[in-house]
Amino acid sequence: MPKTYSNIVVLTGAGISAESGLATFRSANGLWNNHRVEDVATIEAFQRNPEYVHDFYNEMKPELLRAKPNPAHLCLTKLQQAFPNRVSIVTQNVDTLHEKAGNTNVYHIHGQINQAVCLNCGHILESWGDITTETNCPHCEAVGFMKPNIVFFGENLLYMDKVDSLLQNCDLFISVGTSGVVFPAAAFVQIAKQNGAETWEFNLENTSNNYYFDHHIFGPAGTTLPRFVDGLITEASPD
Ligand code: BV8
Repeated sequence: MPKTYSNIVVLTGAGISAESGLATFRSANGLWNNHRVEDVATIEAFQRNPEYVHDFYNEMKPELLRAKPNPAHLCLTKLQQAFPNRVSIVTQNVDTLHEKAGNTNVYHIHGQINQAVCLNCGHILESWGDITTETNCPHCEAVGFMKPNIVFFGENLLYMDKVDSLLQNCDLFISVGTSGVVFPAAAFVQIAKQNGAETWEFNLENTSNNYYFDHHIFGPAGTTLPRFVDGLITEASPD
């Protein structure tokens, strides 16, 4: 009897982009090692010193623009083609590697590096260029109101209504490359499990919320995830 799923949710974190050469946050040479979170990724930091926060994200853009998706991103396109309209990707990452890999139904709950939001009118400006306190909003013309469209600590996440409905109906929850320390994303596995989902964690090591996972696959996601996806597709194919 082929085994298939009706609503697969894939939660990704910085670890899925590690093999594309992008630093994670909390590893030895991580992004947070050279900057205090309180100075760059809180709404208070932005209000206190917007130039410093704009510089932090502007400096990150060229590398993220050059980055290429790796087999972990690419296999998710294969999974979405095998299970049409049944695979959603909820990412904490602000890079666009899921999109570059051809993934669809991608929800950037912590925002995107190539977007800025106008605090005056809410307009979203797509830009890989520098955003500064002098950038004017192309929609309302206000100057000095553009903020990186990044969800800072203390700000509400994006797409949470959509994520809530995905987790209520999820029967397979796959977590890839996240340390499970940032909430509410770290609690998504618990919600999925409470709703009856089978839960899998792909990481190099055990994480803070590993208790809620039925299965743990250790190793680099660029190797472990494609193998898992091939298995799902084989299992779902009629003999
Ligand atoms: C909010 C933007 C409502 C900047 C980020 C409940 C309990 C405790 C605290 C809280 C709580 N609820 C809310 C909070 C406060 C806070 C929080 O969670 N604090 C934590 C640190 C204790 N949460 C919030 O403020 C959130 N907002 O809840 O709103 C609210 C409103 C007002 C007041 C209160 C609440 C907002 C959270 C979003 C913050 N923004 N980033 C930026 O991205 O530049 S968070 C930041 O961490 C990134 O977005 C990142 O995506 C995220 C998670 O990190 P990871 O992706 O997991 O990366 P990390 O380096 O940690 O781990 C990488 C993993 O990959 C490792 O496990 C490694 O082993 C693995 N790996 C590495 N290589 C590979 C690999 N795995 C596989 N293969 C490999 N090759």
